[in-house]
Amino acid sequence: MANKKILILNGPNLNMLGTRDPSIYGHQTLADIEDACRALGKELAMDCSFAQSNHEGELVTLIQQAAGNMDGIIFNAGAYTHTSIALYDALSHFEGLSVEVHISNVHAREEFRHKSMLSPVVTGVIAGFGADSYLAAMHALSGMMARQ
Ligand code: CA2
Repeated sequence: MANKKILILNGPNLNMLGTRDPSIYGHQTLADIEDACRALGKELAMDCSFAQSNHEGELVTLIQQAAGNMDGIIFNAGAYTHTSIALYDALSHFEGLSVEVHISNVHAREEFRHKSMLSPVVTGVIAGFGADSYLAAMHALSGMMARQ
């Protein structure tokens, strides 16, 4: 069977991982996380593509482009998670599986991080496992795709 195609998409400020706030976001850079996902992808027969943007509209475009081209999306929308109707609309038209991921446990942080605009339109949510949240999302997608 052909490898599954997965887009691993990151939103605002996640290009800064590893440069500050390590107590919340760890020491790994976004490139480190992407390397780990690429390596796990080989084991799980997944071809991972990566994108990061600090711009809400660009994230919308990337999700639109994934429609029909990608089997799954793993999305850390950063702070847009808590505010973006545009990303809600874009994700709600993606017909593949999708996982909302967060490095930190957003529910153990400030109240404004407890609300996600995106959770209602994704397949599932993983938060609080540091950079491993992305790897957990890959395992979750792999299991569900194998059962489809
Ligand atoms: O825990 C997560 O993954 C978040 O999506 C990260 C967002 C935050 O707004 C969400 O509530 C939860 C913030 C990303 C900021 O990343 C930085 C990393 C290092 C240095 C500065 C920012």
